[in-house]
Amino acid sequence: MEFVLYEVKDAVGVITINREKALNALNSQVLDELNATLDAVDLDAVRCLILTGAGEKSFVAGADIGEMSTLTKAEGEAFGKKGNDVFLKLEKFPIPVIAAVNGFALGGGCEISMSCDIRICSDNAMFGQPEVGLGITPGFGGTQRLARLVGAGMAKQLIYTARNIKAAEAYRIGLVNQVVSAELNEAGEVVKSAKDALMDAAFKMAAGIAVQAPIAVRNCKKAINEGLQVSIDEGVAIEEKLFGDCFETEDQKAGMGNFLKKKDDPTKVKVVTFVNK
Ligand code: DAK
Repeated sequence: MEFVLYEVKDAVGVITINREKALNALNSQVLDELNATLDAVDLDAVRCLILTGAGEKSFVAGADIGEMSTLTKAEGEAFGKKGNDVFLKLEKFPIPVIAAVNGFALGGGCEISMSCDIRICSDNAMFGQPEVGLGITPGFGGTQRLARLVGAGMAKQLIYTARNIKAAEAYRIGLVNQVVSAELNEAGEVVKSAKDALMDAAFKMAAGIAVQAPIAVRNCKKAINEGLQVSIDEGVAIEEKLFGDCFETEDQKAGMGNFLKKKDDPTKVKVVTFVNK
């Protein structure tokens, strides 16, 4: 693939949008390659994904304005559908996806990060939905997902004013879970860049997810995502069903068995290796 890299380390898959010259802007080819990469993830081996952008400066600076500028109405709809299909695939992806936001996350960049389960960012990150300044509405789910994440009032303010916000503000309004800075030594020299520190933090979080019972984690994702679309009564019914399903897994028996063994003899078993069954 030309614009998307994929590597697996332990049980964590890292997808890197690799179009640094255009600040990782999303053109049709990037979207197609992302789609194919997601289809190829080995769900037996990988328990968490990290999505990031190549380089230090930009996660994704939006949909490709050059490509969009000449679209007809029909082509615009087709481009929107291509993006939305990938974004929905990410959102509904069976395992958790962490967006490691290294720099600009504007327009489609902010939107793709919001399709992920969790966002962590470097302190040079910048989020925004600048579309109304380009004469369009956010087209990859921004009006829907931003309002769900930060509330309608804050989402409307950001979208109507097209104002970009820095990492600290994104953290304050709940758009990101964590902000990561470069590591400095006592002399104030950078010993670990913000990007490296961000990737370390993303791996640490991903590893913390990857050691948990994988089917239980997947069911939690499903319960939260599906529950948010329905009434509380329906949401609780979804949760009940997914909770019940866990009792058909080996991992439930191993997890609870381990706890009970530890109670009998704390020296006996400390770590469960879940088998994803
Ligand atoms: N598209 C294409 N190229 C981009 C780009 C983008 N979004 N953002 C940056 N680039 C390219 C620049 O053109 C430049 O290329 P060269 O000139 O070197 O060939 C290169 O990346 C470096 O950018 P700059 O020279 O501008 O770098 P600066 O540091 O000066 O500025 C910046 C960085 C991020 C502030 C600036 O590049 C910028 O403002 N970029 C545009 C950000 C933006 O407005 N993003 C939102 C795009 S709109 C829909 C589907 C999707 C969408 C809407 C509807 N439907 C079809 C339903 C989504 C829309 C969007 O995402």
